[in-house]
Order: sequence, then structure tokens, then C-alpha cells
Amino acid sequence: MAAEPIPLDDRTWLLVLTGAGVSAESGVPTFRGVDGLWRTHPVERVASPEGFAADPALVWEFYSERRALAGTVAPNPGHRALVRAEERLGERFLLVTQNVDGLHRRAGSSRLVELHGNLFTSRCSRCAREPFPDSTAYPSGTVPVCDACGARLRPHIVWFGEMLDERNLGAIDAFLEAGRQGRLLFLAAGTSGAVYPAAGLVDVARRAGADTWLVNADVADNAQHFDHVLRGKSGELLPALLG
Ligand code: BV8
Ligand code: ZN
Repeated sequence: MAAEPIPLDDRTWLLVLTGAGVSAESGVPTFRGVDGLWRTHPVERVASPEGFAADPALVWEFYSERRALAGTVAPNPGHRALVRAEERLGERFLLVTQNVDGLHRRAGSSRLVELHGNLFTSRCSRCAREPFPDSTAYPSGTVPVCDACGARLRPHIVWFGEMLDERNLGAIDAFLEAGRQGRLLFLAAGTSGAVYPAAGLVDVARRAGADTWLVNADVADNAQHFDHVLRGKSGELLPALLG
């Protein structure tokens, strides 16, 4: 289906949600696709507090592998189209990502909410030490410890069963509230719509009066919640839609 550009005028307030699909064309594996990460790594063992407590070395192997890979890939045209949209819309733009691979920031996005954390940040699993930049891919079998209290370090990632950072959810609500003064647009790209509360964002946006768009390679679980659904690659469709 030919992608008509989305009308971004001086009244448009654009909220974007991205998932693993927007990094697929950069060579980063998605979670639930045929080559998906969850196929080879059962999610409850590598992305949950219980899994970390049971086998922290396995969890660190999973995240260290992804750190090593993410260092070798680069942003794609989909990431860059979102940077251009931010440059054009300024405060009337907000990008919320479920991705932890850091590619939006590397592409130049700054009005960015990393809903599920960041792969290149670690924190102590016990003391109140601030999360800190850490791109170390730890050797298999090792578990880094906090040099302040000796407890295990963990990736600064939101695992299944863990609460999202209230400040991030607040920033999204504030944007939708501000956007009521203009014409709200919600665009989700490269996400299967399987994980909450991110997958429920389309409903929150609709309730705020947004026109909702989905760009995805396959059918998404929550596709029927969108006003417009475009099937295709985000690396091609986002530049076509956003200019
Ligand atoms: C929470 C970190 C409160 C790990 C991740 C109902 C309400 C609320 C919560 C729940 C609920 N039901 C169940 C829950 C719990 C759970 C949940 O949603 N489970 C699901 C599986 C049912 N939610 C939580 O635990 C959240 N916390 O709700 O706290 C609470 C507390 C206790 C009890 C209850 C509630 C925390 C969720 C965060 C989990 N952490 N990531 C890591 O990244 O290592 S989620 C993980 O999935 C990733 O972050 C990933 O981003 C996210 C979503 O996946 P997608 O990004 O969509 O990727 P996926 O592979 O699935 O899809 C890619 C899509 O792209 C595909 O559709 C494909 O077709 C498409 N695609 C591929 N290539 C392209 C493309 N599209 C375009 N172009 C291409 N080239
Ligand atoms: Zn500590």
C-alpha cells in the first residue's frame, strides 16, 4: 500500500512508540520473530527478577551478548526519519521506545523516553547507588559486583513483572495533555503490541483524541486498536510517512 505522508503541520503533536522491529533492519534481532531472541532464551529466565536471582550468570551472558552486538550495528533510515521529525516538530514531538539498544540516541533522537531501560547502563541490585553507564560485555560465567556494597550488578532494564519508571509514564501523560491544544497523532512502529503497558499506549492516545497509526511488518496483537495500519518495513515506511 503506497504510504501517503502523514500531514505534519504546525498544529501536529506527534507521539511515537517504537519496538524491536525498527532496529531489525540494523541487524538487531527482534524478540518474537522467527529468529527472535525469546526463541533461544526463555524470557522468564533471562528477563525477569526471578531468572536473575536463579542464574545471574545466564542473565549477564544474555545482556553481554546484546551489548557486544549492539556495538557493531548502526541506526537505519527509520531511526533517521524519526530524528528529522523531532527536528521539525520540536516540543510537539515525543519518541517513546521499548528498545534498549540505544540506536535512537545514536541516531540523534533526544526527545526520547526509554520505557524499558537501556542496555548500556548498569545498576546495583541492592544499594541506592545511581545507575551508571556500562557497555562492558562481561566474559561468560562472570557476574559483576557493586564496588560500593559488594552486591551483584544488574542491567538497568525493566524486566517482566517489574514496574516502569513513573517519571517516564508521567512524561507521556504530560505530552498527551499538552497535545490536546493541537492535533494529536500517535504512531507505533515495529512492535508486536504484546507487552503491557506499552501495548496499551494506543488506547491512552485514542482517549486523548489522537489519530492512531501502526507501521509494522506483520500483524500486531493490538492492530485493531489503530485507525490506520500500514504493513511494511519501518526503514522504508517511516521516511515515506514522515518525510
Ligand atoms: C508491568 C526488557 C506492572 C527485556 C521488556 C496486563 C497489564 C499490565 C502488565 C501485564 C499484563 N499482562 C501481563 C503483564 C505483565 C507483562 C506483560 O505485558 N507480559 C506480556 C508478555 C503479556 N508486563 C510487564 O511485566 C511490565 N511490567 O506491567 O508492571 C505489573 C507488575 C507485576 C505484575 C503485573 C503488572 C514490564 C514489561 C517490560 C518487560 N521488558 N524488555 C529486554 O529488552 O531485554 S519487554 C520486551 O518486549 C522488549 O522490551 C521489547 O521491546 C518488548 C516488546 O516487544 P517488541 O518491541 O514489540 O518486539 P517483538 O519482537 O515482539 O515485535 C517486533 C515487531 O516488529 C513484530 O511485530 C515484527 O513483525 C515487526 N518487525 C520486524 N521487522 C520489522 C518490523 N516492523 C517494521 N519493520 C521491520 N523491518
Ligand atoms: Zn551496591
